[in-house]
Amino acid sequence: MNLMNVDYNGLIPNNVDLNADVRVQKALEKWHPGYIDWWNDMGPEGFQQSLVYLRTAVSVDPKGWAKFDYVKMPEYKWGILLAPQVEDRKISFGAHRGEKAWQEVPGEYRAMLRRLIVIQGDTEPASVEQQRYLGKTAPSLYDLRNLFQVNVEEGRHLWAMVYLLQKYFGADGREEAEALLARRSGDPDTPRMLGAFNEQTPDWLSFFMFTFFTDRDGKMQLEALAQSGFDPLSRTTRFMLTEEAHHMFVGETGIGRIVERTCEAMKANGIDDPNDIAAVRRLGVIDLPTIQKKANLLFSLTLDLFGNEISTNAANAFHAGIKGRFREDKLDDDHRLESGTYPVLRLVDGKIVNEDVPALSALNMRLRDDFVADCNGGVGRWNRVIEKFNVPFQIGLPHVAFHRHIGEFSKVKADTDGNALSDEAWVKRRAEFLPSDSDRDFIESLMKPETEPGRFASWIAPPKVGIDNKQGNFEYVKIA
Ligand code: BYC
Repeated sequence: MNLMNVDYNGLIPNNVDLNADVRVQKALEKWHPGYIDWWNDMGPEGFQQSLVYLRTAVSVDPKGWAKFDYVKMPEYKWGILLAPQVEDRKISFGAHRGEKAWQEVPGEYRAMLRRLIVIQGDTEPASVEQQRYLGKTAPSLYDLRNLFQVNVEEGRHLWAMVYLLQKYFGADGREEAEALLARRSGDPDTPRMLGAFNEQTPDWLSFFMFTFFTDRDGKMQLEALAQSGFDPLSRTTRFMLTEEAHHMFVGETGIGRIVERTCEAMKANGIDDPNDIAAVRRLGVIDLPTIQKKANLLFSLTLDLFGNEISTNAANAFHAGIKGRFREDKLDDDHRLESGTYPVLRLVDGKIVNEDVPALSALNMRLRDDFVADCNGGVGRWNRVIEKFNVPFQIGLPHVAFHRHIGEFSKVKADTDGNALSDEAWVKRRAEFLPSDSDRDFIESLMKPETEPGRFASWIAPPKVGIDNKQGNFEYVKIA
């Protein structure tokens, strides 16, 4: 079989020659009905019969891997796609650097690998669950379609991890695959594994911030796993990254379009002060300070997903050759990190200080730093939109100590500049930094669906170009 092209004949499209692997094929076919039940119960509510103009991966060739067509979401071709195998690939970091990449799970690292794959897998259905009601308030058919594209691809990413579990982890892999369908975002008894994936995504401002920040954690973590010495994990995550880029595009351009619409409305109505929130809100657009507060919330929740700044789990995974650094293959050092240090922000006697710690234990911090740098690129592009309208406001990222629940700063309350606050001061000033009930009520009041092709809600500008180069009034979703 040509590994670049996908076999569409069976129940499960794939480029892993599933037909020749009866045990795994049977296991996946057994898992499939439970997945469809989960999708119908927990996927986008109210649109399962609608025809959605979606892209589906039909190849893993970077030049032309997707085709666009109308499809009902439960009939989407969720397939198993791995990037082509690199011949004679070597492990590029850790104690096994230079050895041949593993095609089977190395026994001594089995538990570690399984845990990382399960955590990665758990985030994918979690995000679909978090976003399941958003279709009812979409600001346009274009945005509705983008939401569903993100959702079906998160579904496919769950398949990707389940394939690895079923193929390489035997009976316990099967159990984990079942458990991935059983946990529920936000459920107090069976929550999803990581904090941010149990939060709500109640409105479209949150959705765009989630895809900008939290999907970007997905990108960073997938980039680190793409370096893995366990070759099937590397190949799987490499292809997932191809799809992930669109998710962050949705977030970045979504916020960019909201900012544009706000500035445009302010200028058209002679409002120069971005902090005159009441006047701006009367125009039916979202004021920039509220956008900043949502960014503060989603950025801080997402930072928690990088784990503790100093982590033996991360050190062990790197040493083992299982999880590398962002762009490990482009870094110029010994790739073993047994000596050397990395600067980590720590809390010492109530003060935030920079301390050099052994590089191997600071890998979560390092990935988080790479993440922050990546975020800053997008934030800069939002600010250029604001500058274009001469509005005196800049969106910024809060200090990493702000509003944290994991790691060094989980024990302190800090403002967005990183100054420690007493509990009392925090309670008093919380609404300066994070969306208040009245901010949420205001945003909710704007969340009215716009289902006319080519039309957009009052608070968001149209995109510069359509998906698949479609014209402005293209009917991206035929609502049934
Ligand atoms: N919430 O040594 P530490 C995505 C636990 S997003 C709850 O610092 P480590 C996507 C930790 O599990 C990317 N618990 O942790 C985005 C450990 O517990 P145990 C998802 C947390 O392992 C949008 C203990 O604290 N992929 O793809 O170095 C839409 C000690 O922690 C949290 C991955 O995350 C938390 N936030 O780092 C759709 C990659 N943080 O085991 C999809 C796989 C830490 O001692 N995961 N803990 O009981 C990993 O690489 C690591 O597990 C983590 C944590 C980076 C998450």
